[in-house]
Amino acid sequence: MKRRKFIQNASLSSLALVSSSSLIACENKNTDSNDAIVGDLPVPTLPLVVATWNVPNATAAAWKALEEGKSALDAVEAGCRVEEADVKNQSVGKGGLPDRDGNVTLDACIMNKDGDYGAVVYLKDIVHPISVARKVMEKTPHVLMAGEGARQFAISEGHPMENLLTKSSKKAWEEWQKTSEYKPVINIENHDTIGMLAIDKNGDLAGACTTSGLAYKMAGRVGDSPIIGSGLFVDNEIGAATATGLGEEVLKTVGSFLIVELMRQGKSPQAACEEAIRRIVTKNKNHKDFQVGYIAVNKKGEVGAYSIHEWFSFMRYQDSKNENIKSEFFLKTQ
Ligand code: SD4
Repeated sequence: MKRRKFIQNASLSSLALVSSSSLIACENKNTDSNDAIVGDLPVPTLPLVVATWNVPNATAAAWKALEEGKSALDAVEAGCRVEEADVKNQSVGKGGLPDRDGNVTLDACIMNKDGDYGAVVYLKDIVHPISVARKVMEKTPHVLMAGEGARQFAISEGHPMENLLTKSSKKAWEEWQKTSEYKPVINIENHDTIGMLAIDKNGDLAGACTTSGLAYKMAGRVGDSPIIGSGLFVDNEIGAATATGLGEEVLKTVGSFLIVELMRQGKSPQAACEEAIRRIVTKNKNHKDFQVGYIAVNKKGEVGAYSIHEWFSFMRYQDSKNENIKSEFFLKTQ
């Protein structure tokens, strides 16, 4: 049996861990990533789009925007919107798995080349939090809006209200209630929280991150994805990074900011992602029980990716090629 299968079958499917005060179960699914690994990456060319997980339609939409001469900011927004609208993606936007009380609450953030940032947290009833986050950045004097205020702002900007709990997500929630272990489940699957980074034809960077957070989280819980420096960080002089996985661990280590700062000090995107994962695993004896994955790009268009567990992959659209690439991972070295 392949090691990957072994880990999935024997270890992770039923694991639970204690993180802060909650029990968190890791659900896992196969990724259908190809066999390329990060080390195989070619000499970088621009423009470039990368995204967490296997989201070819999202990176294709972002690439199309770049090809049309649009900015990296436009590209990452366009890419994230694809996953937000995809009801099959149960960890982003419409169709996202709800919290324990059956409410789908969304978190998103976006950063541009000037270091501007906009974010929404605990947003209900709005399909495209990434576009609301961009409007927070561009149209308000604020950077982060939450809950009902964010929802009212979205409505005032013309975003229609919709019920985000699809039949299948409702069914999954009802199933969960039967055993009601009352713990959030990490969504580890092909489609997950989407973190996307792009460099446009001018060499400018932008990034975006959008999620429905942990499935069956406590009502009011917010993860890393909408928080600057944790789920996403962009510095147009240096590079950008974004995260997926157990947000509590990313928040505690301010992972994306850390990666960009390590690149500033001369590390490659790959080495920087590895160091950010190392910070998490050294502090957590139970790191085998949860997943965190990072991707990063530097100004040159070099890419890095690293995760704790094997089954993390990312998309890279470069040289007109849209590829899903398997990430290197910490447990391989153990
Ligand atoms: C969160 N980081 O809310 C997100 C969830 C995620 O793979 O990325 N799941 O903690």
